[in-house]
Amino acid sequence: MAANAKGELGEATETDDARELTDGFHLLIDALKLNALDTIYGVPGIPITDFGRLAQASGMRVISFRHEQNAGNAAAIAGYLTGKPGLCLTVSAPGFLNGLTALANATTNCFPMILLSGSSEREIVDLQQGDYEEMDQLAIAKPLCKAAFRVLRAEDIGIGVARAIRAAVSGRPGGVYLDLPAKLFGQVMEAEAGAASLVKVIDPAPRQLPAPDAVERALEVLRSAERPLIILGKGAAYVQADDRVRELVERSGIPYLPMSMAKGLLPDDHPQSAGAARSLVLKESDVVVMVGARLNWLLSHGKGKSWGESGSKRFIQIDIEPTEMDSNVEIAAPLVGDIASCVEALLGGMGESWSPPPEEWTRRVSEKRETNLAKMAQRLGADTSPMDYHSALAALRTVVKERPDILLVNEGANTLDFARSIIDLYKPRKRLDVGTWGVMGIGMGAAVAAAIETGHPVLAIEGDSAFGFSGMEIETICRYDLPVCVVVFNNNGIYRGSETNPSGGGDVATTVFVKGSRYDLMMEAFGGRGAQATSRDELLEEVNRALDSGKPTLINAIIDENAGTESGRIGNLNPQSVVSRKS
Ligand code: ADP
Ligand code: TPW
Ligand code: MG
Repeated sequence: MAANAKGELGEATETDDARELTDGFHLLIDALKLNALDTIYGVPGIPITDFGRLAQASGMRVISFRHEQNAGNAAAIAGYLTGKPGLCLTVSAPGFLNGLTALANATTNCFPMILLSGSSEREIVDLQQGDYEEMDQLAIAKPLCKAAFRVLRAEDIGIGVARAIRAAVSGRPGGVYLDLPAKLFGQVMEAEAGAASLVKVIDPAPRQLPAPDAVERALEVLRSAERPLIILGKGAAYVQADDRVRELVERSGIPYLPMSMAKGLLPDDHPQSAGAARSLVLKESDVVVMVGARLNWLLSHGKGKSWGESGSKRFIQIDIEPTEMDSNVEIAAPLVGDIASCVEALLGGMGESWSPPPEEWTRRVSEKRETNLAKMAQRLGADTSPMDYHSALAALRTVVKERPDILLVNEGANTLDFARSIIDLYKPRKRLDVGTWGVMGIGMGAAVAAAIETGHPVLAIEGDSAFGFSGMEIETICRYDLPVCVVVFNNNGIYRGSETNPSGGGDVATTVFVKGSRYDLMMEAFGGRGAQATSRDELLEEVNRALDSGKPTLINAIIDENAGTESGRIGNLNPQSVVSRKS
């Protein structure tokens, strides 16, 4: 069986009886390619350098990053955009740990991803004898992802990859860890037996049909509704059943609310969108249909003041994960299954003669929406100097409207919250943001993956703090010459740049950065284009020039350092001391 092939890697070696050999490196590549996984995001080093090299030689796209967390975030977004597990490749212990945050974040967001990590020698690690980059990675990964596997024998690589793929994309999608000890890569076996050991995963995310009685129950609840609402979450965007979801909304006539990353699933200017009447519909609806959205903190757990009278709502929830039901409030009609099948079943049950919701309700929602949109238009009309969030975002709103194919990446606090409400999206899966955790640092990883996976230009709207978490990857963007335009909303800090040290002297305040930082010069350092924008017109001109050129660009947009509020729009979650004492 497997001999160690150190020193002979990459070459077809002949045995005495002239039978062709393969090894762990090649088997892993072949297993991934067999399953149409052809792009890897990672950072090279022991023991996976040669793997990346051979993968590239085999025609796979191998995108090298400057930090594993960004590679991991790229893999997660690739998973979200394609429905196939995004691949991240890391070295042992520290590289693995750097990637692990992204794996946990992918799992939290229900994005399919596989973290492939090299690891040190089991015999030494398990006796804690101090191997190079020693760590029991499998044990550490397990609680932070959906599934974790280790492959010890070359002939098990095919099965290991198959298990990882199924675990990542079936049921509720999530992150999977695949532990690959250094020795595995060098194990040699006969090529024919190796090829036979590979597994092409058939139907990796099987349809899961809802039970007919559950469908009937849901329809009954829906028929009895006087003020129904549909909430579309990023699960509904992920499943790529865009036409069916749209049909459900349009045939039912029910107002809908898109969660952040579901914006654009139906165009944000759709007449049934209740995005601009959010408070009203949450408070006053009587039946809420959740489609691939969870009743977590982003929806105030489905209860409390923002949801109106307690006990007055009934929920219909479509989700593939049965235990999501009743997680926060009682679900009157759980519809467990895949979104496409559940929506299909509802449409079938509704028939052609479905009566739309009472006109009184839809009219109230539209009126509220028009009033709020008019208010917003007025605020967007004010061209302030220096720019505030509205002034700058008015320009970017126009850009996205004129270029509905571009992907929008967005993170920050005020920069996130204002951009989410001001910028309309017109197509599905165009908005990539901080997701369920509200995590900073997804920006450049998401931008790289968006460009690589879709081929469309990317506009990344980044708070200056948010940008700092992954900013070094602008070198990666330049290296691969990606059509990414980064706009840094530079307000000299976190939330506001105007705070001072409360002790009256000493260090600068904890939320403040170097004033007047020139993020644009960072991009120039790597051969991209840098520009500054101090006014809305300048910003508009620079962004359009960047997107027309398709060249890596960073625009340092100078934002009034007093314009933001602490924690953006989630200040209510931010505990503040009420005790006054002498320090
Ligand atoms: P948002 O943050 O937009 O509200 P969440 O991430 O909270 O969205 O919710 C997404 C939900 O979508 C998860 O509960 C997940 O189980 C569900 N989901 C993902 N894929 C499918 C699918 N194919 N069918 C049904 N539900 C799915
Ligand atoms: C991994 C906490 C939430 S928002 C934010 C931080 C540090 C930055 C806000 O400043 P920014 O935006 O980006 O300049 P703006 O427009 O308001 O000035 N670490 C992680 N995730 C989170 N969410 C934080 C810290 C945080
Ligand atoms: Mg800032």
